[in-house]
Amino acid sequence: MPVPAEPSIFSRIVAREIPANIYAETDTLIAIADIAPKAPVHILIVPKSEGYANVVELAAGDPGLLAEMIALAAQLAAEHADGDFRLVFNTGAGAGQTVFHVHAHLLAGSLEEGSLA
Ligand code: IU
Repeated sequence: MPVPAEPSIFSRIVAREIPANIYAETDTLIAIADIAPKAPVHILIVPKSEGYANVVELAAGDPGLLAEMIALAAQLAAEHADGDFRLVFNTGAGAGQTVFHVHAHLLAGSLEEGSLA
């Protein structure tokens, strides 16, 4: 699969070149606070590998890693809210995706109707 020429913002956070509030880290994933939160709990769950631009590519190429993202989302929602959560994968610029390194927005904690990332 093609490797992007420049590391993404998330790869630079994984490499500790840029600071972030890290909620969790595994061999394959990092979970960080979104700098512009849209919900009381707004955590980005990001594969450390930069190989997949969006969730469609990830689901086709490494469905096990997608399952790991969902399991980590559930764990973090239980730890930082009441366990209920919304997961958003913006897919494509027209849908609001700005970072083309796949990531899930975990939104939790007293969600308003329509509070999407
Ligand atoms: P999007 O789905 O690609 O639009 O999500 C990118 C998110 O990354 C967005 O919610 C930003 O607020 C967030 N973010 C961040 O947390 N830290 C950063 O340094 C940058 C973006 I650039």
